[in-house]
Amino acid sequence: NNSKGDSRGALIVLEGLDRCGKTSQCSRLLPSLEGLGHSVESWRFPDRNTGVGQMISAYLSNQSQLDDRAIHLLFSANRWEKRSLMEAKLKSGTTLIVDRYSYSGVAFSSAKGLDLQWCKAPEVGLLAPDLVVYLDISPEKAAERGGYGGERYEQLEFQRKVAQSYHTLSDASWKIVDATLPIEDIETQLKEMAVDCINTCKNGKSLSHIWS
Ligand code: 2DT
Repeated sequence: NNSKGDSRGALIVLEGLDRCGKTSQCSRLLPSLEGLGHSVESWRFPDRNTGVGQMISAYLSNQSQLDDRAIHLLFSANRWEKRSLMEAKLKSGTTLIVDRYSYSGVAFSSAKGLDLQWCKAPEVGLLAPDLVVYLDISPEKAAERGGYGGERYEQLEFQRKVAQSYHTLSDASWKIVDATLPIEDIETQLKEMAVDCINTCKNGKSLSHIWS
């Protein structure tokens, strides 16, 4: 119904453990969707450019210490401060490819032992993704890839807990992609999923809210 230029963009989220290849895939997906004529932007959370983002960045690089709940709420605030821009972009027809979102927020904090429902609560009311792709890799395989940059969460033992939290959090709507496949194969799968999703949104699927 929305074929006259007033159709919205899609909110596409990539999730997964550190070193699963999310960031490389986001940067490949952007030009390939643009090549098909779509208006696309690539976003990531945490967005380290805002004031809140700088506090998060200092925490992740161990330059500051914060209470587990306080940092959880900062990650959430970092999404809230981008929410209205996100909505405006989507409504103007731009598709957003987002590297991490609320699921990272809940998976990482609940891996520290915080209650899952408590972790979800501040996310309620943010925009719900139209597609969540989980790049699936075992914590051991991810660690073998090397290149953990020494940030706070980049340790095998913790990543194992994060993997469990993601598992608890996932639902049937998530698309699980084997992150150990050749990079081009993953790219092909992602592109197909993204195009399908963009078309569904174009055809009138409405925006909704996460966990509400
Ligand atoms: P990057 O390495 O992708 O920049 O992520 N994290 C992320 C959380 O703990 N909560 C969140 O809400 C988000 C978005 C995951 C930095 C680290 O921050 C973690 C890895």
